[in-house]
Parts: sequence; C-alpha cells; structure tokens
Amino acid sequence: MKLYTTDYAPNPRRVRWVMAEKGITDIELVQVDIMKLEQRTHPVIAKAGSPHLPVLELDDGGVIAESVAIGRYLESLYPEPNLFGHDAREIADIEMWTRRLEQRLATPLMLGTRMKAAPLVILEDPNPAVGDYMFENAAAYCIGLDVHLADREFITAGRLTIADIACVCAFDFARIARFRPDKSLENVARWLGALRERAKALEI
Ligand SMILES: N[C@@H](CCC(=O)N[C@@H](CS)C(=O)NCC(=O)O)C(=O)O
Repeated sequence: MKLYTTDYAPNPRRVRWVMAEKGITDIELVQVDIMKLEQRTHPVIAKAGSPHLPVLELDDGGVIAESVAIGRYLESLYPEPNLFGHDAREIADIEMWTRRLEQRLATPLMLGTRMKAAPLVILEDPNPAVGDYMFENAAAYCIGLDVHLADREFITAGRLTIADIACVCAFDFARIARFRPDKSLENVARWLGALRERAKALEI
C-alpha cells in the first residue's frame, strides 16, 4: 500500500500518527506537494474523487480517502493498539466524540487557518472575517472541552483514540494562524501538552 501525504497538513498527519501508534512500517509514504497544487492533477488522487490528501492506495489499485476512514481501515488490518473501540459501546462513544469534535472544533480550526494564514493563499482566497468567526467558535467550544477534560487524560475510553488524534492535529495546524486555546483552560493545556509530547516522541 501507499499513502499519499504531505508533511505539514493536518489530515495526512492524522493517518501518519495512527500508523506510528500501530507500528505500521510497510506502507510507502508518497509526498505530494500541496503548495505546488500537485494534488489537483495527480492521477491516483483523482481516483478518490476529491483533490485532497490523504489518499491510501491499496495493492489492487483501489483508493480510500478521508483521514478517519483510512485510520479505520488500518485498524481492521492492524488491530492493536486499539484506536477506534473494542466493543459496541466504545465504538459508538469514540465515533460520537470524533464526529462532534470534527464538526465543532477541528473543522473550524482548519478552515479558520486556511482563511487567515498568509502562506495558504495558494489554496484558499483569504477571508480573515470568516477566519475570525471560525476561531471564535473553536475558542468557545474549548471552554466545554476544558470541563470535559477536568478528570480525564484523553477525550474518551481512558486511552488515546482517533478522537484525540483528529483534534490535536487541528490544534497544531492552527498555530500557523496563531490560534491558542485561552490560557485559563488548564485541562485543555495539559491534554494538548501531553499529546504533543507523545507525537514528538513518535516523530510525527
Ligand atoms: N475530510 C478530509 C479533508 C482532506 C483535506 O482537506 N486535506 C487537505 C490537507 S490537510 C488538502 O488536501 N488540501 C488541498 C487543497 O485544499 O487543495 C480528511 O479528513 O481527510
């Protein structure tokens, strides 16, 4: 298999993080330069029906897109450590948190960054007002997240899951547009700090 990826983008990084946690080393990483818009003309990416990364190319030539879908596929091939849930209740809980955080936090952070960060002008017409709106929504959501994390090390299931990975990659990306959760949100800061250390140790 081959993973079409790019170094600084948050969605491909989610998949590389899943691979690192699971110790997956037999998937070839193929770099696509999104700042040169290579994703828009790449024949393998075109097969996925959307000019975005990441894309996983299977050995039979089929493709899977969407970072969380790719992660789920990898989990079925490499079950441990488990990132998507062991049983019905856990699977539902992790799905609930992943969808909720994607919609309320990760997407606003990533879109807001695209609207505000000067280097990304090649991908998106800048619109700082929309960017500000996205960041205000993300900042408001962080207040509730801080309460949720008060007695938790991870978002759910008592261990790292795809919900944490999806979110932290968005927070890291948003740093290029200077988004920081409010300093008063100590639980978010502790959770982010610990997961950033974990990602650093895994070199992703
Ligand atoms: N929902 C998709 C989002 C994919 C996406 O937007 N990828 C970005 C990189 S993080 C991309 O390829 N952007 C290229 C472009 O906008 O032209 C996922 O989770 O994989």
